[in-house]
Amino acid sequence: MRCFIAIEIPAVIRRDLRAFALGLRAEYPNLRVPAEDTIHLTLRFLGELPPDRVERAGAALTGALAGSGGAEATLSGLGVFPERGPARILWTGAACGDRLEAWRGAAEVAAAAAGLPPEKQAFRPHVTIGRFRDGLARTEAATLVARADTLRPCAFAVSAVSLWSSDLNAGGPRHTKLKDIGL
Ligand code: 2AM
Repeated sequence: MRCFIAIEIPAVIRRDLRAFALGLRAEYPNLRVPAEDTIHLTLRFLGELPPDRVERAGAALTGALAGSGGAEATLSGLGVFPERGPARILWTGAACGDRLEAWRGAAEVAAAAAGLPPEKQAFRPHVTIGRFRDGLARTEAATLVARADTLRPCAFAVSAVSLWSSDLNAGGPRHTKLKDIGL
């Protein structure tokens, strides 16, 4: 099972983010916009795992998040990945005081419980809102990111962290929530 740990985003915000990204397609026709129900804030991608290790990850995540408490997250600005070369991912930035880093730490505990090595890449809290098929030239990406003020910032209450599975289909990934851990 292909799994990841993420924070669910309220439907009304997902709709707005998707509408914003779709609005960019007139200028950036190679921008692919994810289905509304797959827009999320990833804490840790776990990848393909057998069911018993998914179970262990879920249990460890529950333990590591105990007593964490919820918080209000904000989404704002635009950015692209990777840092150099053609841009492939378009995202909006996520912030939540120091909570996202704490929850990421809990997700890392879950990954270790599932037998995964520590993540080497720095955590860059973001929500992916588009993917450029064949990439977008750096100069064009800079122009797009400079227009971050055209995306209205938003906030939402985070009251759970969830474990998800992702099935890759020809029509795009389908995400299924396996477990909700209340904060
Ligand atoms: P992102 O768009 O927030 O980076 C589920 O596959 C999610 O896990 C993806 O939407 C992606 O979230 C995240 N992810 C992180 N690393 C990944 C990887 N190597 N392969 C696929 N997904 C990854």
